[in-house]
This record gives sequence, C-alpha cells and structure tokens, in this order.
Amino acid sequence: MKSRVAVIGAGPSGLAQLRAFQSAAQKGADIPEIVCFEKQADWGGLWNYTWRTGVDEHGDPVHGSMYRYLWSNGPKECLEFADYTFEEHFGRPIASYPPREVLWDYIKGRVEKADVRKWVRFNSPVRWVSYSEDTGKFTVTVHDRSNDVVYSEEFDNVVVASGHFSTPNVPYFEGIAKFNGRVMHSHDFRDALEFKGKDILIIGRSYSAEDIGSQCYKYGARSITTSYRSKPMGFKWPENWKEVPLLQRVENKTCYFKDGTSREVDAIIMCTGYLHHFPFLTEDLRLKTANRLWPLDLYKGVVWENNPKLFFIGMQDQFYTFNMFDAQAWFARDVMLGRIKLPSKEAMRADSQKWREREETLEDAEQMIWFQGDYTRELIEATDYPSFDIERVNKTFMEWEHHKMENIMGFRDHGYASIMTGTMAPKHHTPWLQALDDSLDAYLNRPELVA
Ligand code: FAD
Ligand code: NA7
Repeated sequence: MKSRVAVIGAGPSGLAQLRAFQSAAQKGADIPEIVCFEKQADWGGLWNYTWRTGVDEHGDPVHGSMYRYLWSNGPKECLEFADYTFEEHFGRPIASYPPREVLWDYIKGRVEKADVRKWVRFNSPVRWVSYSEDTGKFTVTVHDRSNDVVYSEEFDNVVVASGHFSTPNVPYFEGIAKFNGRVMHSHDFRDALEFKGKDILIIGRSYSAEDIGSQCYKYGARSITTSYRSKPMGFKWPENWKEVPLLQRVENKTCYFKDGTSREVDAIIMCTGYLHHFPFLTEDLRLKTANRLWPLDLYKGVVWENNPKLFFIGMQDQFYTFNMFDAQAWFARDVMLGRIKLPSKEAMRADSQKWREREETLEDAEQMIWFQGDYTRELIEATDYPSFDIERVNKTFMEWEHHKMENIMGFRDHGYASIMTGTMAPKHHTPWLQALDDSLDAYLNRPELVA
C-alpha cells in the first residue's frame, strides 16, 4: 500500500511541502499519497487576508495576523522561490517591496502551476494527532467544517506547517483593565485608519511594533509612542514618534513608563509577539520553543528528533522565509522518500546542539542573517532544490538593514537585483509613504483595474 503523508497547513510552509513532492513526482519519483489539511477556506496562510478577528466563521480562533496596507517588510529578492521567479509569475520585473496581495498572488502562482490544489482539504482544522508505537502510524483527527463531521485517518508521516504567528502573547500591565480606550494585540490589528487622529501606544520593539507604528503614522495617527522592554529600535523616527522604556502602569488614559515619564493615549497596541501553539499535538510530539532562530529538538531545524516520522516546517524566527521553507520542505521530503538517511538520535541532538551554541553567540541582526543563510545553504546542498547564491541574499539583507537605518519611512523605495535572474528591480511608481492603495492592480500600475 502507498504510504501516506499528512501536511497540516497550506501556508507558505505547507505549500512548499506540496511543491517539493510534486517536483519529485514530475521527475519520475514514486511519491506517497499527500493530504494537506487547511483550516481556512483558501490557501496562502497569513498572506490570505481576513477581515475577521477573534473567531472565524466556524467559531475557531482566527489564524490571520496580517492587516490592510501591509507591504513586504524585507526585499522580495530575499524570499524569491528558486524554482519560480517573480519574473516568471508577473511576466516582467516588479519593484522590491510588494504589498500583501501581490505576494499572495505570487505564492499561489507556483502551486497553481504545480496543480496541487487537489491535495488540499479546506475548512479542515486538525484537532488531534497521536502516534501509535504498535502500528507505527499517526492518527490525525480532523473537523471537516463544510460538512460538520469529525473524522480520523492514519498516516505514515506528518508535517506540521501550521505557522507560529497567530496565537498572541499578551502580557499584563498594572491598571490596564481600567484603561479607557482600545487595548488590542497586533494579531487583531486590521486597518490603520481606525487610529487616524489618535494618540497610540505600542508595546514592543520588533517587526510588528515598527511596521504597525509606521502604518499608523502613514495613515494619520496624531502621535505614536513605542515602549520597549530591552532596548529602543533606534531608527530616525518622525517628529510625532517617541520611543520610551517599558510601560509600568495605566491610570484611566494615562500611561506611566519606567523612566518616570507619562503620556495620555487613546489606544494601546501590544506588539508583543506570538506563542508557538500546537493544541492538536500529543505531549510526545509537541514542539515547545520561544520565537528564536534555533529551536531545539528539530534535526536540521525540521525533523522531530524524538520521532523522526514527524516534521516541522517554518518554526524558526525568520529573516529568510519562502526559500528557507522550500529548503526545509525539500529536506523533509527526501527523508520521507528515503533519499536522506538520518543519523542516530544522539548524533541528531549533537548536531542541533552545535547550531544552538552558535545561535547563542549571535549579537546583532547581521550575524543572525549569516547564521540563517548558512543554515539554509546546508539544507539546499542536501537536496535537488535549485541552488542559489546565499551570500548575495545575505548581502541584500545587509543593504535592507542599511536602508532602514538611513530612512525608516523610505526604505521601501529602494530596489535590488534578483538573486535568481540577475534582473534589477524597477523603482516603484509611487513612494511608499504616498502609496495609500495597496491593491495588486494599483501596484502593478493597472489604473484601469483599480476600483
Ligand atoms: P502561516 O502563513 O501562518 O500558515 C499556516 C497555515 O496553517 C495557515 O493557513 C493556517 O490556517 C493553517 N493551520 C493552522 N493551524 C491549523 C490546524 N490545526 N489545522 C489545519 N490548518 C491549520 N514574511 C516575509 O517574508 N515578509 C513579510 O513581509 C512578512 N510579514 C509578516 C507580517 C506579519 C503581520 C506576520 C505575522 C508575519 C509576516 N511574515 C513575513 C512572516 C510569515 O511568518 C511568513 O511569511 C509565512 O506566512 C509563514 O508561513 P507558514 O506556512 O509557516 O505559516
Ligand atoms: P517578535 O519578533 O517575536 O517580537 C516580539 C516583541 O515583543 C519583542 O520586541 C519583545 O521584546 C516584545 N515583548 C514580548 N513580551 C513582552 C513583554 N512582556 N513586555 C514588553 N515587550 C514584550 O514578534 P513580532 O510580532 O514583532 O514579529 C513577528 C513576525 O511578524 C515577524 O516575522 C514579522 O515579519 C512580522 P524584546 O525585544 O524581547 O525586548
């Protein structure tokens, strides 16, 4: 009987897994039966925008954390698929920082071409996965929301690609229960226009804080205050943007900070990150980690060391994204196909420990980028995923960092050369700060199609 693989999630990571198997089949390999379970009604993961917050149409927690007017926060050249370029998808070169809808279109283009939608069961949240030592198989229990039926099936392998930027990490601050305004987490942020003319406080100093603050600035917030726990972001912020140490307590609408200053605000947006959350995995299968570059227990960042029939894709904190997920998915595929032989559990642990020790020495974003680049290269070299120049990707990331330091509100106006095709990205027709319409048609400059 054909072996069976369950893939949980049809976001960029799960789709990388589908494409990896399809690409092997295309080259003549005998591949297992693949079933991908996707909780949402369409594919693309976070890139599939939802207006909903709280619970979805079925009463399950909303997966989406992306918001309107989101533009890529890094150069598209750093995430380009090596087997499906932007030029192939759009038929011409496009600028370097596309809005969400454009990247969603690109992600979908590759898997539509690969014709793998037939492998996906939509509206199908996985409820439980367990492993039996007796049968050597996993039992996957799924809720078919379209027909409201819960059922279970057996699989030889499971790939967890359910993402880790969906379950909010929400700290408590003294007095916040009585704050006379809106308190929310970045997971529920949708439209910056809600904060036009308002004074907002953002807690956190990472990507969400930087980008949600920038969105609010762009769409007319009166002032932005960002409150950090460890250190300030340190960009050259506009006049109405202040960075302050951590919030200590809230009284009515007044927020008091660690340096003794205070500020009255209309809304508090917690950009305090996310939790790795796998409510569908038994204790022996459950990855437990903070958001970091090297979670432990995953050989090559992918194989569950306690049971190497289980795989996790995309569980690391991310500089590299789509092409790293590809590298991981190709690696996982080759383990499942028996092309890559795994060493002993002790050897896998020792290898992971080596990466973890290096991860712990990393001091800044540049070193982290080289770390993740080295990791991605190691995976790519182990499979037939098309090779690409990791050093050039790293250098493009360095330019991106430099452009952010130079002008945080203007870094998206820069262009970079594709690592895959060598083509230089054209300048976008409108500077990011003035580009209020983030639709695909506006971006591709097809005004006749803009509503
Ligand atoms: P996800 O995209 O989260 O997809 C996981 C999928 O699994 C979802 O479709 C979900 O519905 C499904 N799922 C979850 N649980 C279950 C279940 N129990 N059963 C069935 N299906 C399930 N990256 C970039 O490269 N550039 C950016 O500009 C960028 N911006 C970002 C902005 C925000 C606000 C966030 C939160 C992330 C951003 N990222 C960005 C990083 C993002 O993590 C990756 O781009 C990418 O979406 C990760 O893909 P994934 O498939 O691992 O996870
Ligand atoms: P990150 O990158 O995980 O960052 C989380 C931030 O939240 C980080 O700055 C933390 O501070 C801060 N944090 C966490 N807990 C607290 C508490 N208790 N108090 C104050 N601050 C806290 O999450 P993001 O949402 O920014 O980014 C996730 C993804 O979304 C990313 O891939 C982007 O592409 C988009 P610290 O830095 O540790 O001081």
